Amino acid sequence: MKLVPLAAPDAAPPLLAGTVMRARSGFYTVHTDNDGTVECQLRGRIKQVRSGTDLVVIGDRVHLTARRDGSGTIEEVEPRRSQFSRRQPGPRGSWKEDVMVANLDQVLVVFACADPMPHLRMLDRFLVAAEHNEVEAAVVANKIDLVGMAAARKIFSGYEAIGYPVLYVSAREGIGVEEFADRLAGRISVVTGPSGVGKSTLLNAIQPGLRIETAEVSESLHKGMHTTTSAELHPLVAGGGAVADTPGLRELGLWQIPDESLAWCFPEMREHLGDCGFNDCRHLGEPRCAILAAVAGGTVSEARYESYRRLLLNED
Ligand SMILES: Nc1nc2c(ncn2[C@@H]2O[C@H](COP(=O)(O)OP(=O)(O)O)[C@@H](O)[C@H]2O)c(=O)[nH]1
Ligand SMILES: [Mg+2]
Ligand SMILES: [Zn+2]
Repeated sequence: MKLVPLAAPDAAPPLLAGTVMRARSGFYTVHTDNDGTVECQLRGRIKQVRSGTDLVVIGDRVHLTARRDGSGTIEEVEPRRSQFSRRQPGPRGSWKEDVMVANLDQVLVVFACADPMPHLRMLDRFLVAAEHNEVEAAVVANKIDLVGMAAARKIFSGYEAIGYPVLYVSAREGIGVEEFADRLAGRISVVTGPSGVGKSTLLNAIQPGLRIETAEVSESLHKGMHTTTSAELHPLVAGGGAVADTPGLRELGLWQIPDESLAWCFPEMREHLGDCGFNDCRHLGEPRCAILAAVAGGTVSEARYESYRRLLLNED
């Protein structure tokens, strides 16, 4: 009888599966499914098959070969379930898609009920960026201790009416922190919002020592002010999941959305989109505009419409 070897002596070693947790200039830290950490580079073949700067990003599921010294080579990248990207201006008025995070499950937008005063126009910009990427979004209304629940609801209930989950929390008093932790558990999230709203306090409340420089956003573009150069997924210990941190996410609220898809990024406008008199209607005052009719009828709020208008016209 002839013995068949299980594997030819020169067969490729078995591949390990894992998730990319950190990416910086050609080096990738992969957390393998068997709980190891491997510092990887890319197999040249991948560079040819996948073009652009987003060959492999944090959140990507990859298959790698590992060496004894803890280094490895990424051999394959799985198709992405979702990706969170932005449009970067390219040459001659063109646009280039820049992927920040793969397989992102949700964006949590943190605002304070007071101190600083919530700037809802800015909240709308974050939500539009999430919608454009077709990633689930939720609002976290922090510092309810400063204004009370009734006043907090008054500020944010419009978003609940649209269908966004709103978590009313106080990181300081520990109210709603468990629900916040539950939302993060087992998923890959981006936590974002303006400076001073309590993002760090909230994250530290669910995982002491978690030092994430969250995707903090300033109204102006301070390029080069941020010290982080690598993109990173910070694992959550208690319930699993991870929070994404990439320098590119800092300008989340300022991302450009193509004009023709902007209204679609306002979920309450979607159902009216086929009903305008002109099919290239920009909803700025054209006759028989279904969006303006919805504003007049109260199914789309004036504040949200104003956010749409300003985003379209690049105002403020
Ligand atoms: N009253 C109140 N203050 C808070 C709450 N959460 C955070 N803060 C305070 O708000 C300030 C900014 O918090 P921080 O976590 O650094 O905000 P970040 O810039 O969004 O990371 C700090 O002085 C916190 O102590 C809260 O729920 N209630
Ligand atoms: Mg912070
Ligand atoms: Zn219209």
